[in-house]
Amino acid sequence: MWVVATAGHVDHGKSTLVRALTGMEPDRWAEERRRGMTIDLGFAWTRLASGATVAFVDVPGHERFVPNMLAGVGPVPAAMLVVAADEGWKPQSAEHLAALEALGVRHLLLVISRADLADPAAAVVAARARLRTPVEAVAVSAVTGAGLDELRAALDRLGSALPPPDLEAPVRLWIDRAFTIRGSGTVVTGTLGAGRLATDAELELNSAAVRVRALQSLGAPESTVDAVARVAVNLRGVERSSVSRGDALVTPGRFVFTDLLDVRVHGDPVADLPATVVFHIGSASVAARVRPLGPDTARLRLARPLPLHLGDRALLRDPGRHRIPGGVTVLDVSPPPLTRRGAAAARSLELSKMDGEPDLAGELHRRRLVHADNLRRMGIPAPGEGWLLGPDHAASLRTRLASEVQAYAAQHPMDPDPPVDAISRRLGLPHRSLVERLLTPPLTIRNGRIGTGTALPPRLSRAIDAVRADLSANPFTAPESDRLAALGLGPKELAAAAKAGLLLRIADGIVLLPDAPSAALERLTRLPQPFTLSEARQALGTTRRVAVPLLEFLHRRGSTRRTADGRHTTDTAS
Ligand SMILES: Nc1nc2c(ncn2[C@@H]2O[C@H](COP(=O)(O)OP(=O)(O)OP(=O)(O)O)[C@@H](O)[C@H]2O)c(=O)[nH]1
Ligand SMILES: [Mg+2]
Repeated sequence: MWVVATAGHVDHGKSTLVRALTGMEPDRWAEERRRGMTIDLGFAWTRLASGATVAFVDVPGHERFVPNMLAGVGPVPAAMLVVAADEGWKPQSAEHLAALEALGVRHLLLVISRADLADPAAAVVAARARLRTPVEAVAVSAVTGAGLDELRAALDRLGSALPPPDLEAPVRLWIDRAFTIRGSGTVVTGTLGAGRLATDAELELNSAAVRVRALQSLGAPESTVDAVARVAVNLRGVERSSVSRGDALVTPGRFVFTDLLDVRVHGDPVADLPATVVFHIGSASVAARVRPLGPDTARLRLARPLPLHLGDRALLRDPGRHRIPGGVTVLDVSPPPLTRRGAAAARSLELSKMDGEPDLAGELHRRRLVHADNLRRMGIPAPGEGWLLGPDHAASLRTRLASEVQAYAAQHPMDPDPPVDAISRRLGLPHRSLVERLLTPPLTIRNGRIGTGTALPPRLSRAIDAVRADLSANPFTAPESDRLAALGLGPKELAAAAKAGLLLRIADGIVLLPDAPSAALERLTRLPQPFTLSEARQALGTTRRVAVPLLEFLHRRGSTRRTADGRHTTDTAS
């Protein structure tokens, strides 16, 4: 389906044209028909010769209803600009064209209506003089039917030139109508520009989770609707009063709801913008305060947050002067605060280089550290999951990490390996997994701590070496407490030696070489099974002081087993 909006001055024949093309009545309200004037949006559709369906969003031309007109064209990719042959170019011809240009609607058809009342040539010339790009023109009369076939053919050409919609894109359905159907509840309608809707899908509406109960497109029930389409969505559990035009039904977690954004303004110089404008996107219109940043860039503060993406096109309107001073391209939906001195100037320079196209490298550089989910919410395709680091920031964090690890080791000489969490906190990181990514050799993580590779203090290391030398000669003769005391090895020092993997503590004050248990097991296996404590003591050439805790150690490890009569065996199978 293609969706095409009308545009043009009041009474130039837009609704009559839609009626002639579709046989449907776009002016839905009695008041509209009584006054012969469109007030709000109208919807109608027809099938073209190619077999394609075109749906029209018919807009009002009267200057009072420009906000309604904008809500209609906002989400639509193509438009038919209608100029009456007998009236020619008029103020709202200009204002509507300015709106289409500001929103970046490039697929246009010029329709000279009421061609039975005047020669259309002058109107064509007048309109073409205002159009920035070459546009196909068709002259029609809804009264005689002249030109309608040509117009249908032109609509087919217009539609087939439209870019294919991105069906994988998240849904953002700007709501243009909301009403209640008895027995079904709340229904909202809109133009689906990208993505696909399905019954039972979970969506988000004004920060609340909602579910699609049923879908319709062009009056027929559907289980899925692909963009581009006019669609009516029956929502489960939504009060009619809680939804209105300008709200958006969105894919959860895929948009930033923001009231602060940086934009490029296409049109008037930013310095000439009024301090307050109305910001229009999709069917939404929101008051916005303008803070100029550069000649064509500004920060906007919206009166309420909207679901926006980088690269969105929107429009600024000056309601006081009935002017559209410009279109905008959204450059940043999550811009940095401008509190530091000189921040605004720096930001202006940054914005001057941005164009609203996703630029992952640029974003990582500017944001330094950002979650992939947040980038996707901003409309920036991000590779992978989790936290992403800008290369410059990663380099400076690596340097800081190294010095924090050193500082910790200096503060805790007996226990020099900092816990990962401590370093994560000191670096202000949002998640400890980042520490791992920032580690460079020889640093590694073991048991939740960062192995520093830092040598033990020399005095301690000499004392440990002496004990190790004793143990190499007599592996099961653990040093006596007076020997340890003489070497300055108290509980803390022995713990440090154990952590460094130099000694093994099998009990308080009893240390052996780390390979002592396996050496002991080898000797014990050769004993007749089961064996007594005394037999073990003799096989190991040691005393009860070592043999008891060593057997307990082996038992705890599951290397030996106790028999019913209190003896030991290395045969653990039974
Ligand atoms: N003679 C003649 N009259 C036409 C033609 N098209 C529209 N009209 C008349 O022009 C008047 C305005 O037509 P509409 O279709 O309501 O115009 P509109 O552009 O929809 O007006 P708004 O919605 O109020 O902006 C009506 O009286 C129509 O009958 C045409 O091709 N020939
Ligand atoms: Mg009308």
